[in-house]
Amino acid sequence: MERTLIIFKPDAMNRNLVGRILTRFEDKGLRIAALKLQKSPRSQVEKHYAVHKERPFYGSLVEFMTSSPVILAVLEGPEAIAIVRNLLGATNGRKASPGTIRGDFGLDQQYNLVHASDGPETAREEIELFFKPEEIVSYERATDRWIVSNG
Ligand code: 3AN
Repeated sequence: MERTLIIFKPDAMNRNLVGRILTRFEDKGLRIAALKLQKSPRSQVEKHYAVHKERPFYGSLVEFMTSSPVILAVLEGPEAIAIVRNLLGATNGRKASPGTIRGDFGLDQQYNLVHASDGPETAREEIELFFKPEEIVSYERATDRWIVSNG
């Protein structure tokens, strides 16, 4: 079982796409382990995107990500990290395949709707950056045994 951090970015928020995108993750069978709305502090966003600090788009990315409230989620499931990245599609919505979230809903490189962790180590760090341990809930849904078999 893996956990991954999702951020519904300001473009998804302002375009009222959160419900439709969250449904795609639910439809796949992933379970919501945490969910919250917040206006992210600048320092938290800077830390989150520290890996891009030297890139020319860093300043505008931080501006964008602090320009409106965002919704943060932790999703869990077997291979959740790779599954969510595949559901999102390529970073640039113009290049993302039809059928993916970015391929279906986006046309831009920066306004690409959703952030998702790209590996187990970043998932751990990002979940810790945005959520307190007590905000993450372990539970079972009635449907879980029909989504993942014991075999
Ligand atoms: P991904 O979101 O697919 O992991 P990254 O990690 O390469 O993509 O980029 C992080 C974020 O930076 C993207 N989600 C996007 O909002 C923004 N970004 C990436 N490349 C560019 C670019 N060339 N111009 C503007 N923004 C960009």
